[in-house]
Amino acid sequence: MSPQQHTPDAVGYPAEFAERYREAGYWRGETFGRMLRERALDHPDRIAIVDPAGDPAGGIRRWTYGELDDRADRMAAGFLAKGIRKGDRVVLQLPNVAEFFEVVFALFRIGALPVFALPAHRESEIRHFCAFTEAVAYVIPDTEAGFDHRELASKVKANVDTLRHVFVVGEPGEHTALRDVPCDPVAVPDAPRPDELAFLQLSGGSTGVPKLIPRTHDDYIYSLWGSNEICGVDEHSVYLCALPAAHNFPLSSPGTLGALYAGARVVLAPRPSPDVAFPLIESEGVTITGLVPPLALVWTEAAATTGHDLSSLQVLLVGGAKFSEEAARRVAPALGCTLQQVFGMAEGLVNYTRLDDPEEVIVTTQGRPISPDDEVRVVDDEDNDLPTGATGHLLTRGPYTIRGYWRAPEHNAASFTADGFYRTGDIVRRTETGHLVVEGRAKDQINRGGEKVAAEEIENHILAHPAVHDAAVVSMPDDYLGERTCAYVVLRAGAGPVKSLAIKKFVRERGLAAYKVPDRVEFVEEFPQTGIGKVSKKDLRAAIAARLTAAQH
Ligand code: OOB
Repeated sequence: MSPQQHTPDAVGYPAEFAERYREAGYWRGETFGRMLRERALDHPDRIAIVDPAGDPAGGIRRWTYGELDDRADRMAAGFLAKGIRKGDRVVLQLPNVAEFFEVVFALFRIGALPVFALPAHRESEIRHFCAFTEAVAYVIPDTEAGFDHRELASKVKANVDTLRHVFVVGEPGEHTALRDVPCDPVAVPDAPRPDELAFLQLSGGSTGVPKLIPRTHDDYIYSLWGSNEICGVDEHSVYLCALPAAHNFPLSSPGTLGALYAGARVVLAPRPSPDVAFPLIESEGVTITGLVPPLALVWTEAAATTGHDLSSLQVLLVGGAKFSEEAARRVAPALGCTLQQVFGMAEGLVNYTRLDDPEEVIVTTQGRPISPDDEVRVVDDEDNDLPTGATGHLLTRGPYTIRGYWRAPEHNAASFTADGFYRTGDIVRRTETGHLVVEGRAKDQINRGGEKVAAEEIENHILAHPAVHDAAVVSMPDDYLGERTCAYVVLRAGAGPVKSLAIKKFVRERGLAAYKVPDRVEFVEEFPQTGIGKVSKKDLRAAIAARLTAAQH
């Protein structure tokens, strides 16, 4: 097998590491395209995808492995006929519908790279993804949650030269209907190798614009089967995809792709609320699902009064943001299943509590890494290793953690050590058993119940307001989401009075995902400063937290 290649776009794994990961059996030399073919040959009639949102006639759609494989082949041929080639980028923004998998596996098969946008993203984010990746195509629903994606697509297409195709699930308007793309299967020229890129995932980010995460077939597939072993996913499992399918957590931990790898069944929930998810758990016999902490709280409460039979549910994964110990304790009794905490990141490293860990470990830690070859360091501000039990920065390197962001050499110099450890930006403590406890965050990001908001990105948008002199976005504590965003604003001298609502509206109208609009805006004369004259976000966080506490009393 050829050594992992560095390309101008992506930093590969050094040859000696790639060799080690293959010899250890982590990298099995599989690709997503072949993986689906093998499952379809082994068990063509087994159900792969259940989509209750249904076909236009309103019925539940159930695709077998044979049908998914065939559809992926036909869609791949259609994409090739449209001129989409290996290595091309395709921005994908689909909700939890069966077509998500038809498109993704078609792209995997021809080696074109899906770029996984979230349904909540709007013009600002989509335009950046399309322009930065020089995407040739953009795949959307017609409308979703009252929003017309076709109009957004028209605006983006007018601004991004490389974007030749917009494929629409549903009514296409001026674009192309996805249902018209498939054609008779063809032999795929130059199918991707296992060590080549499979897709670009989004980073939660802490910089002005989100960075892109290049993942290979080899490394991602290892994270899938490694997760399956730890979470007990096998061919009898039924995985409910309740979170947005494109996010790394429901995609791979063990997620929809883990379930498909195992030959299990994937059930797509159009929304994660109990009124939608509980009936699906009952009717489809769901055995495992994953939620962010705020939703886990909602489910725990709703379970007390639900008339639905949730007894098939064996495992609830909770991650994406810190799950409080008190909330964690309530999960197993309320839902009658095992809680598994998961602390992962789209860049790679994923930690799970184990199904047979003692309850204290399950409720007080965020788990330990998937792989014996996940190297985890906890260091001080000068990168010196700290003893077990001490709190510090988490650095990691391993068989499914990237060595660099896509086309981002300057960021890479800051985000990775010289010897390839990823600086996660998380502050953790490691216990005697090797489990990690997330204690905080060094990166300039707000974790809004699992949805990540990069402070700098929002600050840049606020700074575009003509009355604004300076802006600093920080987290504020919130009982439900864990954190919300608070924007501190200094107005220009002589600027008339500005209402906080006007700032929020201004940000929203710049075309940002709704979850990034500041929850609160505070106007101040000047920002507190650190010893060397930088804005002290620590002081701003403390100030808003104190105000919130005072307001409660
Ligand atoms: C997952 O992935 P991302 O890329 O959206 O966000 C990663 C970041 C981590 O660096 C950490 O700051 C935070 O999200 N995080 C947690 C956490 N899980 C993620 N912080 C505290 N406790 C947890 N359990 O969020 C993600 C990817 C795969 C699986 C699960 C989550």
